Amino acid sequence: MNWKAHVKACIFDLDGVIVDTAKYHFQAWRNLAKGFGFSFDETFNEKLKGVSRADSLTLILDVAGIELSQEDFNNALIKKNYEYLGLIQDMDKREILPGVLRYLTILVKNEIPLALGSASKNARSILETLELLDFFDFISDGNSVKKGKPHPETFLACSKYFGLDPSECIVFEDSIKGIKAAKNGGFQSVGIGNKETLSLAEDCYLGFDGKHPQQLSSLFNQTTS
Ligand code: B16
Ligand code: MG
Repeated sequence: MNWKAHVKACIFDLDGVIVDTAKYHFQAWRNLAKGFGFSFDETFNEKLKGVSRADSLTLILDVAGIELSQEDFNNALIKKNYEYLGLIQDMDKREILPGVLRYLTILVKNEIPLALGSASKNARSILETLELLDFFDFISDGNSVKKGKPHPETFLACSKYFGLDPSECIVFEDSIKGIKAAKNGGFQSVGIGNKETLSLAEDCYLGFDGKHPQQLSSLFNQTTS
């Protein structure tokens, strides 16, 4: 099957798909929560993946049973982002996840339009740091989107930009909320990570190493047969 006949556009999440910044978000949130006398583990962290900065803090405070004034809430967001930016300040393109650069290069060579669909307000500067900005035709991120994942707005902005139906676009996501956002918007999705965690996705890869976009044909075989 000619994969290019089906794959009209690809939409990539950033944190946990293109680069392993997810671990830095986790570290920064955990340190902030520690300051409130609350600790959380990787299982709880799954709930924060793909969630905006403010919504992540609300989730943490709810579970910790802590109430903050608006001013303290805003200061906590600044503090978390300050620590996060410190953790990623020495990051460079060596931190691009294995196989990603090759995969993006194949897509671009085959003239498949690419978009970034990330909850992060730092997305554009991270792509610049990784020297990946030129791969993307459109960026939908935490600065442009009002309704975060699992609402599909992040991805719908991308399909709208390309003038495509969501069903013609493939979303690559590492978070449960991101996969739900793809589903809610009518997109095909490939989970990046654990199959059990991302069971709602049409397909799941542990990563992009050894993967080729022609394998995306299997998504369309499933839906057309
Ligand atoms: P920032 P993604 C998301 O990025 C992260 O998964 C999530 O942990 C983070 O809270 C969110 O971005 C906001 O990031 O604080 O940089 O604006 O996975 O949607 O690319
Ligand atoms: Mg992510």
